[in-house]
Amino acid sequence: MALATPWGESALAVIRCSGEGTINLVAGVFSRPEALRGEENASMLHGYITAPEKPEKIDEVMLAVFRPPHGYTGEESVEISSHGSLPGIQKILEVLRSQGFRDAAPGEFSLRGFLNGKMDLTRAEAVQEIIGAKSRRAQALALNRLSGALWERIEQLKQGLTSLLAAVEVQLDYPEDEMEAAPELPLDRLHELETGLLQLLGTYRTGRLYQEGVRVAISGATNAGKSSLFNLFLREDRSIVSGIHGTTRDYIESWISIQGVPVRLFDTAGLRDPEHPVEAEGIKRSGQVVESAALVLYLVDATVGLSPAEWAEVEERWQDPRYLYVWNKTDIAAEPPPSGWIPISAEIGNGFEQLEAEIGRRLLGSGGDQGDLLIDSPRQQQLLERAAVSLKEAGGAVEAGVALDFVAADLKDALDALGEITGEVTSADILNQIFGDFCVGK
Ligand SMILES: Nc1nc2c(ncn2[C@@H]2O[C@H](COP(=O)(O)OP(=O)(O)O)[C@@H](O)[C@H]2O)c(=O)[nH]1
Ligand SMILES: [Mg+2]
Repeated sequence: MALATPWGESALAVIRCSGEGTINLVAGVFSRPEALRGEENASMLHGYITAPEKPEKIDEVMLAVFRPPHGYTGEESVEISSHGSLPGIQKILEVLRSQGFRDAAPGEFSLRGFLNGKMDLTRAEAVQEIIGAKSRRAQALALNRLSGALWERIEQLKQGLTSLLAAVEVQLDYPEDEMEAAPELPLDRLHELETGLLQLLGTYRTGRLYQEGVRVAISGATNAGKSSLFNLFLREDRSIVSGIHGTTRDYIESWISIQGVPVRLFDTAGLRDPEHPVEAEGIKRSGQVVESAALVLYLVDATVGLSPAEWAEVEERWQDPRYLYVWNKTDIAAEPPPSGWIPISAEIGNGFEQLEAEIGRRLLGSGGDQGDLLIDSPRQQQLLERAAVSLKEAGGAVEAGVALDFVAADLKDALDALGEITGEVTSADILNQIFGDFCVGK
């Protein structure tokens, strides 16, 4: 049993109870016990949670009832939707405990779902990835994995490997002198499988980018328009904009989405000779933010331009792919942008879409066209890597004319690695590691 919604005041709260005997135990604290005991799978029941054996009402609720093998866990389960009142939730949990329920461990419902065959590991991991997704694109990619797209792809690869292994094993079963023809090894099929594995592995960097997001910092002199640009990205008047130099003294951050990539955007203190120790500290901290950013938007006020010293700095950094140069205030500037700079007006929004597109190109590279099946879990990446290495070794062994036993062993290892991805081959340690990172109630 666990609260599946956040611990806080809310319109509704959901408490999930699962395991054999659940319906009977909940019936002991429900105003309509007989109705609950007779309730069909996937149906809803209205009533009150009460004190055990007493008519005292604790809260008005709706119960969602699931019977095996249905529902998220595949076990008998009841989801209680109550009002999102903290004292109310606390009291419901208390009476459930008194009925004999214990608090669920993080991810325990998902683990049970996995053990009961409701989902494989790629889908279980996708559940947590959906919850943690920071952009709509990241959430859609995780949903695609939850729908079984990754599982299907892995199964396909496994089938290919299995039939390859069968072809090798058939030849192992017959001593050479009984074979009619020389051993035949479908090298082209092996290479095809290797290509398939490498293609999937190649999506990892982009998949990770969508799931984890990146840090992007806006940097430049005071009054360049950094805070204006920051607000434009947020579509909200978040950072103070003013004509007074040195207005932003601390850095300000917010999560946004650029071309589907979750971006932690930082507005920083403008660069100049500080007039105050607090400003100096702000500039120092902003410097650290810029250092740790994956991408820096270097903003210049086009009506002012750059000093020769600043030009020298820009030129020195020109090849650095971490920097993007942005020419701001083009609505009032007479000077056209220097070549390679992106012209915008943070005040009226001119050039903003081009800037977003360029940021997307920088962050995603060619990864933006990899379709909708991406992997983002380091665990999956490592196992795919292991499978790819084994397959490569199998290919090398075939080419070198090494005994077929070795080829078979390599193919088996690749198959095991793929089996670990879906959870067909797995250990308690691995399961604890995966599900232990889940939220309580999931
Ligand atoms: N005309 C015009 N003014 C701008 C533009 N961007 C910023 N400003 C003005 O420039 C001043 C400094 O802007 P701010 O965003 O606070 O710059 P910061 O110091 O770099 O954060 C403010 O008065 C803004 O209204 C722009 O694109 N066009
Ligand atoms: Mg500012």
